[in-house]
Amino acid sequence: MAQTEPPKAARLWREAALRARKLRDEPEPEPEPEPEPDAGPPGGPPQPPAAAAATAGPRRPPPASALGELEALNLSGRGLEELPEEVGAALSGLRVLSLRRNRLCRLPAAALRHLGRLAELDLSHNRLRGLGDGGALAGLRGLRKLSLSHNELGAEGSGLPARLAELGRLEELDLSFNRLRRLPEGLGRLRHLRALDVDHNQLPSFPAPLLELAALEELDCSGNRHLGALPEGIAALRRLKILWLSGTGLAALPEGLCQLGALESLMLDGNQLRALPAGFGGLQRLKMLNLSSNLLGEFPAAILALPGLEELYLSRNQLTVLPSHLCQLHQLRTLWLDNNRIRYLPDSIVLLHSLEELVLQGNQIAILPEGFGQLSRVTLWKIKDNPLIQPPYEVCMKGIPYIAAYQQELAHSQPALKPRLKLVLMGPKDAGKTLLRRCLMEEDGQKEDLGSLDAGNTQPRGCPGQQQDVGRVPVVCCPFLEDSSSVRVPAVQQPEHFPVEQQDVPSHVPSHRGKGETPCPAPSLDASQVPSGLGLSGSKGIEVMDWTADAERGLTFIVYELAGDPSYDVIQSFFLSPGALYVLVVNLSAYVPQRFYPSVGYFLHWLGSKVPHAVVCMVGTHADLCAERELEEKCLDIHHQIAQQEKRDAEGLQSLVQQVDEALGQDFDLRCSSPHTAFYGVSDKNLRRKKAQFQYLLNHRPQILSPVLPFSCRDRCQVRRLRDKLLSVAEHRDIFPNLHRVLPKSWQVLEELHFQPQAQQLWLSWWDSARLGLQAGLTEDRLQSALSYLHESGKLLYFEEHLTLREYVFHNLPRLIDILNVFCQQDATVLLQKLLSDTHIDELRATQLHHYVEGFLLHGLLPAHVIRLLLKPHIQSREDLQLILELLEKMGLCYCVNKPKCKPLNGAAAWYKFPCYVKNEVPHAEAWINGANLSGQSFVVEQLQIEYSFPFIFPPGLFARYSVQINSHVVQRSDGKYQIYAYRGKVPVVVSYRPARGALQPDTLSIASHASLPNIWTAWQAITPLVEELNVLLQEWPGLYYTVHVLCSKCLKRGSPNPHTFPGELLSQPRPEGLTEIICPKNGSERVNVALVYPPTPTVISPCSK
Ligand SMILES: Nc1nc2c(ncn2[C@@H]2O[C@H](COP(=O)(O)OP(=O)(O)OP(=O)(O)O)[C@@H](O)[C@H]2O)c(=O)[nH]1
Ligand SMILES: [Mg+2]
Repeated sequence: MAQTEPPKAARLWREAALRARKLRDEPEPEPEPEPEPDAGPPGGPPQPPAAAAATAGPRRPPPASALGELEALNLSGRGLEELPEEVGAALSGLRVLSLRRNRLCRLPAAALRHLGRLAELDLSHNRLRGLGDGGALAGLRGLRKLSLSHNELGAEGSGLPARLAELGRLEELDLSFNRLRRLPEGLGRLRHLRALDVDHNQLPSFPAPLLELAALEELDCSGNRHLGALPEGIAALRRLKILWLSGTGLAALPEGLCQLGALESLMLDGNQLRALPAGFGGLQRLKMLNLSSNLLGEFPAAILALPGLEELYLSRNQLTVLPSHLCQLHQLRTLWLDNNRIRYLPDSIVLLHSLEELVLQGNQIAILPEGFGQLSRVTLWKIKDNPLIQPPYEVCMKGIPYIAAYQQELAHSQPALKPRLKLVLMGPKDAGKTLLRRCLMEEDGQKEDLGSLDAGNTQPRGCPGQQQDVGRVPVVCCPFLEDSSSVRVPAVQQPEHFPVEQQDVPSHVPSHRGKGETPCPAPSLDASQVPSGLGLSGSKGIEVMDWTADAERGLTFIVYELAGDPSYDVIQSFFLSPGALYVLVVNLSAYVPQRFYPSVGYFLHWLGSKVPHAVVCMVGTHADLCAERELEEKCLDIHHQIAQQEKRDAEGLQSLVQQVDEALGQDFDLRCSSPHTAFYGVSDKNLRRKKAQFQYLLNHRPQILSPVLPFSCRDRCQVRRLRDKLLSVAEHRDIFPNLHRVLPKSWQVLEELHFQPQAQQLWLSWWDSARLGLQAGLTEDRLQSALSYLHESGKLLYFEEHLTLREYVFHNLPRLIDILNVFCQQDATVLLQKLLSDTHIDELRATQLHHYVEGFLLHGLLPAHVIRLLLKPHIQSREDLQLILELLEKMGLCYCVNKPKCKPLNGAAAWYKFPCYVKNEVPHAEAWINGANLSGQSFVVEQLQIEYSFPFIFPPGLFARYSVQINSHVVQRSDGKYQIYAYRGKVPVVVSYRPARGALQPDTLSIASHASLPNIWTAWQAITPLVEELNVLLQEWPGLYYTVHVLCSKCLKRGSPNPHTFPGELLSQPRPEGLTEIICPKNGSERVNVALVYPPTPTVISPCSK
């Protein structure tokens, strides 16, 4: 769901840490653009009309005669190791010189001697370790601006030379990002110094000489982690307007700080402040205050005394309450309060009429104050991760205008309460899902007409709670159900780090569930043992039904029972949605510890990748077939292994965050300097995005609510106990706020209209639904929220985020599921039964149908008229069939193999291919073999291959769905079980899936093509749309971790079994200018043409971003 986030606001959010810097005169753009040849460097002094300036480089060398008149020269990024004296001598008129981003290890003293007129000198991003005796600089008497940032000054223990203080006219000095432990004593003599940056050094305390700099207006000391305290004497800096003290280890502030009457911006984030000094209100000019990432437990009252405050950042503290008079800060434009523990907002917040940014993400807010919609100027709005009840979460996520509409709605309607929760049963084949569901529902004597439980079952094992108390075992799952007052905890508390070599591959790539690889069947009940009516007939596939579990309260579960058979995988994920309660069922009698992954771990990975914060309840069936001790041991083992899996996953992610952090700590240039470095060439933006994604995955772990609850269908007591547990979980406000919502009357009317008896269609188009919305009094914009709510509660399916499926509203679930089930179950008998149900079928026809079924089960091919027969009960007209086929295509189940791109088929039978049924291992490979390299010989062609790896889990059904998705992009395709050969125009492409092979080789999906080097753009053109299509599909899996790489074409050509991989992020970055070849680290000296790594135009979506 999208939050209100115009592009500008989104940018602001990402660059949160940097945004305060806008207060500086002119922030430096990064990466640095090349200045125009006829302009001075940014921030340079106004140019006199006749002044000349130049950017050195091959493009336009200034004529030698003009050199002496040159006033500005930009030599940045030229790889210079020195500046010869002659250059200085020839440029004696220079006023501005940039030597930024070079490789200078020493000051170019000899050249500088000739540059006495210099006013600005930029030596940042070099390798300076010292400044000698300072004489070379001291000679630049007219210098006003000097940048020495991003060097290694102080690395050898020496500080800066005292002669630096001789630069009497200096106004701006940047010493940031060095290793300075002290500043020269005489620094205080720089009487004209207005701006001083000493941030990100190693200063052990606040340097005393700074207190003498009376003209100072801006001081940045951030990132000196051990500064520890500020001196009282800081009050001497009376002119200070901007003060940066982020991440300096401050635990308290001196009163002296409160005397800085000119201060406008104060950055104090990333410290250990628990309070502000009493006199803080004295900072009457303060406009921006950043107190994020401190230890504030209470909102500092002194802040309310700052009426001019425009920006206030209090993210990541421990605030629980906001003052009721918050509205006193009536100039406030920006208020960030994310990641605190705020439970409610003061009513007066709605009076902050100037507010443009309001960030409340990650708190405990359940209800927004009335009139919240008045905050109409808010454009940056973040509210995720709050247990919102009123307005409902979906509405809040959509933005302030939706909240305003909802609140109006509520004011004008009779509220109605209708508790209902989606309950999803999942687990392997024969786990006991169906029987469990039936027992639960029978317990209440409703819905299914079932007889009483087995009369022989007179000696139950006793209530399991007494029999074994797994709640007491010291495992990480929260025994939530035992103690309803406890708070949920993530399964893993203290992740440790991965070894570095394992970079992207967690150590435990588990074995696949594998098709047909289900737990060994346990001895089951025979017909005489089963409660009458609880038949043993085979699985019906996915089923959905209502279960009124608590008639008194009218609480209804909408039960979705998934099929254990992997052949249903291609459609099952459509039924996993946020806001549901998941019951993971495991057959305890068949369970052995070695089968943990296929029985339990796999399902948690699957669920977690689709619904990152899913709430899961573990149930172990067949308890009646286990001895008491066995039961206890198995439950314990499952419990431990869940915890281990969770810990490993979290540790893996944590170490990835660390690796990204380390890379971010380096300079982009350094990352580009050698392909050996981690994240070679990846931009800061892409790295930050990657880190944010890992953090999202870490913060959204599955929530496992209980130890395994043992269950036997033969034991009434256990059945009742499970029912009560499910009800008590559902009751929890924090977990399932849906159940406690007061909903607008119009939403209820909308629901009724969708389910009125005459609404028998298989689905409604979005427009049909909108018409019903209007009848209920809901305009289009308000309808969206109501539909999202109905989707989450399980009442209907509405895929708001799906590009094509969002045109439908599926209100008739049993019929939809009935149709989908037909194409997933792989039983010839069942299919034939459906086809032959018509009594008029003669023998010849019957044999024909037999053939069709055989072909279907082997190659996944069916003609439209046979599909029509299979769906007979659902199809009245030709149009119905067409619509259903269209839907199946959109869902990724099948594609038409012989439909011309735009014209309809002229009378000929349309054939449909269902990729999930394709059994043949190898497709026809002529396309690829013609002139290409499968066996390792080298040819004239170059290969492109993009590889997606899935270290935790490969989304079930993804290959089949992807295979349908790409159909509109390719021709002459030939499908195998794991491979597709096809053409894009005349260029061959191959898509291959490779299942995991052992711990270090996860599942991969790769997209490849080839062409000769001069024509390599054609290969890029062939694969790029396929890459983009996969990226779109993968966005349906917000909790999925995967990596993308561009394989080294030189390694591929050599037939290397383990080709080098370049980061997939490069696909979304422009080709670096001036770079023609990249060295392949695998083979040391081999050079890969840059056109084989970067596409001609960057892809739209970064392949690794969500
Ligand atoms: N003894 C015993 N048998 C059980 C129990 N629960 C299920 N069974 C039997 O186990 C077999 C499989 O149970 P189902 O409920 O059909 O399993 P399922 O999980 O729905 O399987 P799929 O629908 O194929 O995914 C059936 O023969 C059931 O009668 C139980 O608690 N005790
Ligand atoms: Mg079943």
